[in-house]
This record gives sequence, structure tokens and C-alpha cells, in this order.
Amino acid sequence: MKIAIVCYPTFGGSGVVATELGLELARRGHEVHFITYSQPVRLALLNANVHYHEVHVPEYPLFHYQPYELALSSKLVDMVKLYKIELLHVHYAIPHAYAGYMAKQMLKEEGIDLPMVTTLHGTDITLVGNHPFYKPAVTFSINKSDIVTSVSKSLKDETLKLFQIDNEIEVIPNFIELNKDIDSTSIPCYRSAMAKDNERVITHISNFRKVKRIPDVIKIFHKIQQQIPAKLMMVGDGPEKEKAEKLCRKLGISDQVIFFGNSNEIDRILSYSDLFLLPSETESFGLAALEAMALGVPVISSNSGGLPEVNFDGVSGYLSPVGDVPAMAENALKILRDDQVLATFKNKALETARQFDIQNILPLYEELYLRAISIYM
Ligand code: GMT
Repeated sequence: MKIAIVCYPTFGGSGVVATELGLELARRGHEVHFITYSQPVRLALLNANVHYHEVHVPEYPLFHYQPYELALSSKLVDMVKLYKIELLHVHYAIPHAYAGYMAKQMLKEEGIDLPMVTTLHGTDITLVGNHPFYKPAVTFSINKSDIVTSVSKSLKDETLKLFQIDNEIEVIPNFIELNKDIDSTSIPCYRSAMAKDNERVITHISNFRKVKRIPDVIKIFHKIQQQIPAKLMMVGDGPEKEKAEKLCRKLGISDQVIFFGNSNEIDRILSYSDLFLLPSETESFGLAALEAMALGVPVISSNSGGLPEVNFDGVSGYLSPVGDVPAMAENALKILRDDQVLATFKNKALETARQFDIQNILPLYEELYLRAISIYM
């Protein structure tokens, strides 16, 4: 199949899922065209089956806001015609489903039917999409998509609760490539650069937005390090980072917390980690938790949104109510205190991650694409 994928090119989960999906589709012989405003961060490699087309929005003094949707839908029309693309898969409803629908309508005028699959990822529904300023357009574009998927059952339920949806929503969970070769062309970071041998390595990875409850991450770690030697790896960047550094200074733990910023060494850092913290306010799925589990790292998370569908309580880690820092710290210590217990949780985390192996999930998308194409046959 010739497939166009529209996504955010940044470190966010939806862009990562879209990129990994496209790369695996290409490995399976499909021709994949990524269409977005810059090359997706995980898209290191372009080849005969992997193409990237940049959406350029020229500046003009009259525009207070650059009309990205307009440029995206025009680019989609041009690329579909040029490469004879058979299907469009948009990740994150805003504004991708809206721009995709416009492209579809323009192509229809020229006698071309373009099936469109929309995947809902989370904040496009729970935080941003639900805002009255966007709601009518988001509802419209979900209802006009040929097939809609959500990354968890929780997100599906939330979408049906918040929007007037008359379209079916199918759940296809996010996935992970297991047994990845953690090879790096750059100089790799070593465990010894992160922690001493007797210290446990605890990690948090996110975009440091409010929804991630970064202060809870620091407070949980603060309690853990009072009981056992440990270091905290804070990976990622975003609006809450500066406040987090301040809180570490206030709690007197700055020398035990390393802030990495955005990193391409995520797998390596995780492979040295003993525990992953994800106390988010809400999380439609929690891809970062799955990435940790796939490298044998147990997860301490909140129990909100889709997290219970990924992190199994008492098996791959523990779940607690949002904001319950004492419970999260206590559960973390239950895992970390004893080498044998830690080893068991590590094994179970990896075993749980296997359920989300890309090799099991990808055929679900292939089947769905064929179904979308058949609508217009
Ligand atoms: O808000 C984020 O964390 C980023 C956001 C995105 O657009 O990438 O993540 C959402 O999509 C991910 C991939 O499906 C999910 O794993 C995250 O749980 C979800 N984030 C939230 O629901 C807060």
C-alpha cells in the first residue's frame, strides 16, 4: 500500500507512535510518506519505502497566525496526486483530522477518493480538543473520518463521553519494538556516569508539561533516597523543567538528580534504570511507561486514564491514585529494597511489555487500512 502519515514531528508520544508505525510498515514493504512540518525526531533513516515531505508555511505580515492547516491540506493534495497515495493516516486529531478532511474533499472534486484513518492519542481529546474553541471542529473531523482508532479503551470511553460521536471508535493499543539493538552511533552514555554501583537508578521521561505532575516525581524520589541510595534521571524538556530544578535545590537533592533534556539515548538510559516514575494527572496510554517496561524497568504510576491497561498493579509495577506521593514512594521502596524482588519485577515488566509487541499490533493496522480502502471500491 502507499500510505501517507501525518503527525507531529516532536518528541511527544503521538509522533513517536506514528513514526515507529510508519517505519515498520515500510519494513513490511509498504511505501510510507511522512507529511509534517519537520523531519520526525525518530525518523533517522529515509529509503526507497520511507519518504518525508515538509509542510512549509510562508510568513506573511498579514498573518497573525500562520495557516498551517491550509498548507498541510494543500501539501496532502499534491503528494497524493504525485505519489498515487492510497490511504491517509492522521495521528492526533488537532488539526490533522481537520486538514485531512479538507484534502479529501479537494481530491474528491478531482475524482480521487482518499480513505482517511484518524488515531486519537489523548490530549487531542482530554485537554485541548475538548476546549469549546475547538470542539465543533474536532467533533466534525472525527465523525467524518472513514475509520477512527484510539490508543486505549479509556480514551475511547472518554471521547464518547466528551463529544457527540456517531462514528465507531476501534481500540488499537500502542506498541513497542522488543529486543531492540541499543546501538548508538554517538558516544554512548555509561551507567557509571549516572550513578554509583550501590545506587538504584530511577528515571522519568516526558515533555515536562503540567499534566505529568513533575513535582510529584521529585517528591517521590525525595522520599526514596531517604531510605536507600539512589539517583534520579530526568529526561526531556518542557515548561515545568525549571520549577523542577528549583524544587530539587529546595529539597537539597540537586546532586542526586540529573536533568538530561531531550535525549536520543532514551533506550540506553532505560537499560540502566531500576524503576520508572509516571505519576501523571492523566495519560491516555503512557507510551513512556511501555518503553521502560520493554527494557525490563518496572513502573510506579498513577492509575488515571489508560495507565491500568499498560501497567499491571503488583506485576509490572504499582498504580496509585493521582497525587498520592506517600503510596507511590512506599511502592517504589517495596520494589527497590530487595535485589530478588527487583529482579522479579524487572522480568514481569518485560513479560507484560511483550503483549504490546509491534509484530502483534501492526497487522491490526494493515487490516484496518485494507478495510478503509475497500469503502471506496
Ligand atoms: O501529552 C503528551 O504526553 C504527548 C501526547 C502526544 O501527543 O504525543 O501523548 C499522548 O499520546 C501518547 C501516544 O499515544 C500516549 O502514550 C500518552 O499517554 C498521551 N498523553 C496524554 O494522554 C497526556
